[in-house]
Amino acid sequence: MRFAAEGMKKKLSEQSSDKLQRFSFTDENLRIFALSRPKSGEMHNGDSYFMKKCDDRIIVAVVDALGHGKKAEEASRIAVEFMENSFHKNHMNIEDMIKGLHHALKGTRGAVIGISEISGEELSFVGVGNITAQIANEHIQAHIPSISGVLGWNLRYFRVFNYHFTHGWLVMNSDGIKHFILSRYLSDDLRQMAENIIDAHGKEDDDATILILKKCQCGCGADDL
Ligand SMILES: [Mn+2]
Repeated sequence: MRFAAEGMKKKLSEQSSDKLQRFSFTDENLRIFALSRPKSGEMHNGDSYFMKKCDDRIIVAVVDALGHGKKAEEASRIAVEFMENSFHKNHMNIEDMIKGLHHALKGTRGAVIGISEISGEELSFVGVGNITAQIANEHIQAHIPSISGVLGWNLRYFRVFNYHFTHGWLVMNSDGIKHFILSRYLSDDLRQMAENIIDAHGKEDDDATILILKKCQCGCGADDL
C-alpha cells in the first residue's frame, strides 16, 4: 500500500471531523487541549488521552495501543477506564497507576503510556514505551525520558521523573507524530499549536495524539482564551 506524498497530506481542517477527538479544559491558571486522530483511512483509533483534576492535583496521560483498528481501540479504552476508576477510587499515585495498567491490559494488544501528574509546583512523569513528553518555559526546555516496555506485556522496571514546574507548557504525544522542535510551536493558542504540530509532523500511517497543558502562575489561564 502506498501513502500520499508528504505534500499531499490532508490538513486536519480538511479531514472529516467525526474521526477527530478533541478535548479542552480551562480554569484560572491551567489550560489543556488534546487532539487525537486515527491513521489515514481508519475509523478506529488506538490512541487516546486522559485528563482528571481534583483540587490541586492534575493527571494527564497519552495512550498508544499496539497496532491499529478495533483491537487497539479496545486496549486504549481499557487503559482510560482504568485510569478513570483509579483516580476516583483512591487517588492512586502514578507509579501504582502504571502497575495497575500493566495488569488491566493483560490479554489485550498492550499499550505504551505516558502519565504526568502536576501537584502544586511539582511535575512527575512516568512513561513506558514510546510516548514523548516535553516541558518548556523561559528557563527550561526538557525532554522527559520514557523507559522501554509495553504495558500488558512487558514491564521490567520504570522510573518516575520529577521536575519543579511553576509555569509553562507540558506537551505529550504519541509516536504517530514525528520529532519536532517544540520551541517553534509554543503558543498561547493551544488548539492552533496542536493542529500545527499534527499537520506538520503527523504520520499518515499511524494514529496520532497530542496533549498540551499550559500552566500559569497567576490566574492568566482563562482570560487569554
Ligand atoms: Mn503509534
